[in-house]
Amino acid sequence: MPPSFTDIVEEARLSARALLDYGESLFNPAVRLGVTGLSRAGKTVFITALIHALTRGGRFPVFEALDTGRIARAELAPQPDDAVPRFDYENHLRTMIEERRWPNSTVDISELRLVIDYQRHNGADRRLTLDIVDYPGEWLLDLPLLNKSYEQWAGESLALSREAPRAHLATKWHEQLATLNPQEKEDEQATRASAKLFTDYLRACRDERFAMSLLPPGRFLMPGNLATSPALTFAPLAVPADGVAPEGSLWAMMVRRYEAYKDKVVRPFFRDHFARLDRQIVLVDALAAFNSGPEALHDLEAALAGILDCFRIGRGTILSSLFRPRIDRILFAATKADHLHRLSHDRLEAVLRRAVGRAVARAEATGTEIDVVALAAVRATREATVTRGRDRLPAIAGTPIPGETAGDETFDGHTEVATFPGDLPADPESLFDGSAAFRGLASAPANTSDFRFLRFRPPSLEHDGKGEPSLPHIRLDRALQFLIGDRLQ
Ligand SMILES: Nc1nc2c(ncn2[C@@H]2O[C@H](COP(=O)(O)OP(=O)(O)O)[C@@H](O)[C@H]2O)c(=O)[nH]1
Ligand SMILES: [Mg+2]
Repeated sequence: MPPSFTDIVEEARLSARALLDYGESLFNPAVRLGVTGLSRAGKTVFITALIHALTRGGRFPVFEALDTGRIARAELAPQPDDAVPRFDYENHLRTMIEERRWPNSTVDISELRLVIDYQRHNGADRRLTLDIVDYPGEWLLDLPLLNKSYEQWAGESLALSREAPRAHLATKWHEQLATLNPQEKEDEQATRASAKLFTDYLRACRDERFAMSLLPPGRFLMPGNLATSPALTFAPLAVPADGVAPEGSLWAMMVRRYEAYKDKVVRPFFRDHFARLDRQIVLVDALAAFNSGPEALHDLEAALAGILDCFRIGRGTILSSLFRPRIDRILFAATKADHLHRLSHDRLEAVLRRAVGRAVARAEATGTEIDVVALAAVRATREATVTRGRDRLPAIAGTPIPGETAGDETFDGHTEVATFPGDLPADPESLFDGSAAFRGLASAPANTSDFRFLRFRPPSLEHDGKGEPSLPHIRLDRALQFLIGDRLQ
């Protein structure tokens, strides 16, 4: 398909922006790091820990520039983009360190600038500006919509909603859908009702017991500042993929709003934020998928493939040399690895590697470097051993969040417990093909499911006299080395 007029205008605008950014970076070396992941994946905690690591230091043996003392100073600088909220670092940090609570969840994009003064290997003093952009992964899953007509999107969404285990979550929406005739006159009330039931269905899929990840349009769940606007008030109808909507019909109204969603929501995000990133980390809560079951794991795999496809959008089109995303390194990180014993960290990494495997092969052909890590940005547990009869099992110990339960016990938020969270299999394939007995909460009650991860409070920290204590982590240094290590040579 030849590029449409809007595409050309859009690309011209993007190119101008890219040139401007590029010119600036010649004088002031800068990296724009995107941090994304679905809601609750651990973005806020990760960014807080990253900034704390750079500004305060700590034990980061694999992050060479910090470990060898070549980073002289890292400081927060005023946030450069006036229209984007500032990442609330100080508050998030205080909540974790002083209150031992996790930061409140965030639903919008935010940004923070860090200026790093360092010494090059050859001794010269240099400065690197690091812009960190925190944005919901749900928004990223919208990018493929740019290449889809309403009819295609509606068809795919309906087909997905008829598969197990989603189908029964969609019952109410399907009932309402059956009463709609796409050819009839447009109807605001019916559209709003339909959009609401469709959104309820998407939300139900996000419920912890299903943890499903593949749910565009992303703003239906993460509206940012757009809740209830007409561009977010539409839903799939049962219409033929190659059909044309009659003028004035309900169908035509849905098409119009779907297109508005693309123009007013998806494209600006792509242009103003996504297309300007240099590096990207995608945080993945793989443990939530284990908690839930094999369907959630497959869903996660599909969502990750979708995300990787986004990084290739624009590549290979005629006009795309300046328009394409310029991201040259992507790190996929399984977060919250502190819920597993050290012996399982490599296995968690292997599972993630398997989940992104096919998509990675395609992306790497375009020259993007991709890596995978299992990490805990803030480590809430320590290792322990529990004895069961004659067996000594590798366990983890921590303080469960008040209200967490195990068996009949409800925790008060003060008692520390040791738990055996379950072992990941040595061969990740067995999780995907279902050969490993693997029951998640979606199909089994909590006490018989194979994995059960308690949520712990942030760690209690020892003050070592140097002011603020450093935050313990797992492999955060490896992530930093991959993401910015080469820019601090
Ligand atoms: N134990 C542990 N829990 C974490 C870690 N990172 C995130 N979490 C948990 O995951 C929740 C969501 O994290 P958050 O950073 O707010 O996710 P976001 O929605 O992606 O920004 C937190 O409230 C914590 O309960 C970690 O490194 N270790
Ligand atoms: Mg957040």
